[in-house]
Amino acid sequence: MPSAATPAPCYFLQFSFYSSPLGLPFFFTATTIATSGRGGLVAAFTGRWELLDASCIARNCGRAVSSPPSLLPFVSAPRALHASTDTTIMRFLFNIRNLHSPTAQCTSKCEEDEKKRFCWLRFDKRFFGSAAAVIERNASFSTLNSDDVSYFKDLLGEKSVVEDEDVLLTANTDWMRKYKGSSKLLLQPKSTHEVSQILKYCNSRCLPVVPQGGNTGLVGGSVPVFDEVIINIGSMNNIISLDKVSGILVCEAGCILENLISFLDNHGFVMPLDLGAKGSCQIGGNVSTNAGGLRLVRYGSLHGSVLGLEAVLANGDVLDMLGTLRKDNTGYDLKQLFIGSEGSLGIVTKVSILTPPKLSSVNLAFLACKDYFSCQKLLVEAKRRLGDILSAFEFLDNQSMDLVLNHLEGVRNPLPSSMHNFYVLIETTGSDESYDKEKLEAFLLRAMEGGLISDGVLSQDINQASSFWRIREGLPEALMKAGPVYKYDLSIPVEKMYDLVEEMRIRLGQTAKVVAYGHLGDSNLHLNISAPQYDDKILAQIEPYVYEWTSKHRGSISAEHGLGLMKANHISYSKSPETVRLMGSIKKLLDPNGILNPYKVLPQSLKSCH
Ligand code: FAD
Ligand code: 2HG
Ligand code: ZN
Repeated sequence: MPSAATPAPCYFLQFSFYSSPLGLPFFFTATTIATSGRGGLVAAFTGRWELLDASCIARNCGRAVSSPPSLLPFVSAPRALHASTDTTIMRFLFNIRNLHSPTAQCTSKCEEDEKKRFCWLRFDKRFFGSAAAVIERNASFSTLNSDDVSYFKDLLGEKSVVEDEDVLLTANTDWMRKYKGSSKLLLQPKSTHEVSQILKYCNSRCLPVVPQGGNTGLVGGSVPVFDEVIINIGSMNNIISLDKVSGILVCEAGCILENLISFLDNHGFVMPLDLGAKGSCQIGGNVSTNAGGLRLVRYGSLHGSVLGLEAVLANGDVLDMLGTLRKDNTGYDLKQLFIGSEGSLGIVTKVSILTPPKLSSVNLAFLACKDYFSCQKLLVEAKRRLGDILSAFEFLDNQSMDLVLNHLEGVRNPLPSSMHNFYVLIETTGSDESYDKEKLEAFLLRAMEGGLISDGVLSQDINQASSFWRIREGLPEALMKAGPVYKYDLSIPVEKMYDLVEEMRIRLGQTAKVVAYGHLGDSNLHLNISAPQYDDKILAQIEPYVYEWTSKHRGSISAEHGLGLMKANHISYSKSPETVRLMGSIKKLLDPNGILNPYKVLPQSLKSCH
């Protein structure tokens, strides 16, 4: 039996991690080691954790990027780990005083010097603030090697194969800075052929990949979980054609939404999709998330306006479904599978989309309502009385307004006389300036007389209109500036929607701020819980309650953002077991090795690779 006095082979310690009931993200115990079958009970031993960054892990060099200042008792290690959720490997420098009956020999990952032992611990499990679950790296995936990198350089050219640490850090981190992967490689293909060759190669090597667009997704879908290769098609950003008779636009999937909006505007058309992230998100990302946005109430979902797609499957096959027809009933409409599949079935490389003509008269009203019931009634009235010209119906509560005023520069409340409980934006878009304005004014007057609106203002020009929109569109940014946030994007019947918000306020008390806004016109609530820190106790107050509540009211736990990593394991709250099983079969058929955006969308139990 070895002891500290008897230098022994170094030991491979196998740890298991738990979600901690004590509020720590992980904890592990000596017993864990005992039950791991790798060693006996570890008695007193002290050591120091060193957190290693991704690049030094790659070089196996052992440079510590941060290390807790003192020797930590074993049980303190989880705290160090907590601080490094983006670090997948740590090194534990330890002095063994009493390690009983170790049975496992060291692996090549262990090193020794005279007095200390280093044991490389590879954390193939990750904890995520909003998932409360530990995710295991799929062990059958390969790890990137220098031959792979050389292959990609030959294929794409040096410039499109990015290993730069700063660029990788950005690509590994999501918009909220909540999800972080540790990919070592970002590929930037310039053509469908290159995408096809990349996927063919990755599939043959069982190398996992993450398709990435503008990286504005809000569910952790656009960044790697571990070391997946990132494929960003932002360089594929050509507009291919615009049919000025039908309004059908064909473009590459890397086009930034705002660029398409401007292009169409110059040609007398409008994009049937608009959202706050338009300056960064790509049409391929929009299609892959089936993004909803601010005008869905008018133009419907992308399932209706996308007429065709080109997509590359995991094995490199290119599916040409790039039709430009309004009507085409020849067999199954396969493109629909890719709309909203979040990069789990293929990489979208081209899109054809029906764009409506631009109409000259746009009006925007910023209104205040005393209670949620009035907002609801106002919506019913707006749909009935504004009908064809209604193009947006958005709401925010006063906590949302506070947040925007406190965190965004230059924003002011257009209705400052007193704080109101709710605010509503109603936009109309039509072709007859005076008729549309009259119609809207008559509607507003009636609503005011009926007590549905307590105050309101109509935008006088385009600048004022954009300052109104800034309040609503700036909310995700304001929340991010406020600190950690738990985001829920729910479809709930309008009449029930705000009950959940009030219940959450009661549940959470002073612990966190509950902020609610969303696309009321589409029954889509954005429930945001802004907390002082990510905390298991807060999370336990929110989940699974929010999901159960939504499911009980026959809503959806993802109205428009998708499931990504955050909700992959919660799909069953909104879909039946048979449906989830069929989704699993479709995934297996199109991506048998499971290399496309692993750990996302579908539950972990359905993972694959041989
Ligand atoms: P990414 O974030 O890069 O990726 C999103 C998902 O799509 C990932 O799973 C990724 O793997 C996959 N993907 C990306 N490109 C491709 C491709 N070419 N082929 C296959 N898969 C791909 N969403 C709404 O629905 N409505 C809103 O109103 C809205 N407003 C937002 C406002 C702000 C300020 C922010 C930050 C986000 C908002 N979002 C909204 C969320 C987000 O912008 C959308 O989901 C958007 O469609 C994502 O596009 P992206 O190009 O950034 O995709
Ligand atoms: C929006 O509508 C986006 O602004 C983001 O979908 C929602 O911040 C959110 O929760
Ligand atoms: Zn939204």
